[in-house]
Amino acid sequence: MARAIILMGGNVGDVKSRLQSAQRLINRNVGPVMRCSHRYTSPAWGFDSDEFSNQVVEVDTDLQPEALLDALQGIEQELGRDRTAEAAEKARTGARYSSRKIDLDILFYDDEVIRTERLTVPHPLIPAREFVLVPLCEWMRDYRHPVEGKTIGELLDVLNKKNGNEKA
Ligand code: A4P
Ligand code: MG
Repeated sequence: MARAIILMGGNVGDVKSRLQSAQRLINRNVGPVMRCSHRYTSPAWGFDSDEFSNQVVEVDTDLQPEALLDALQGIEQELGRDRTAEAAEKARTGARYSSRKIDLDILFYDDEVIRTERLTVPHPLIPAREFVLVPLCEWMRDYRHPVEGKTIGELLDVLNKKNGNEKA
């Protein structure tokens, strides 16, 4: 049994109810959801689009990492993620990212460091993204990132300083 931390997000349509459905499907297809953060909204990071809603869940799973990715991609498909529309948007805008109904990313898989063709775990952009670090801090502030060597709370402090957000 492994502990996987999943980031759920989206910025198209009724994202609130889609995040609820994603949580239900994760619980059914992946394993018991042990914790779920609040839902946070933030501007689209890295491209010009509508604001996102994000939520982080912790799930106990018997699935190996690649099987977990398959299960999450199956859930994205079931919830209507339209990769053809996303590819068309990227081709039109030339942006790195596109708007999406639902996105499920693996942030952590126990303390494992995985670098395969299909998977990079921990997700490489965790330290750069406030919309990931803030929900993680709800219960993992003291968790030490297995690659960065800093805790989630420390990574958020570093990012806030970089962004000039630190409170006096
Ligand atoms: N992949 C590799 N590592 C992982 C992992 N740890 N978890 C591969 C999940 N997938 C992983 O992902 C592309 C491929 O990444 C997968 O086929 C898998 O083999 P994708 O979901 O098909 O495409 P994507 O999500 O458009 O690309 P990418 O690069 O994963 O983008 P991100 O990192 O998901 O960022 N702003 C806000 N505020 N909130 C957001 O949630 N998300 C994005 C997308 C941009 N801006 C955002 C948000
Ligand atoms: Mg993704």
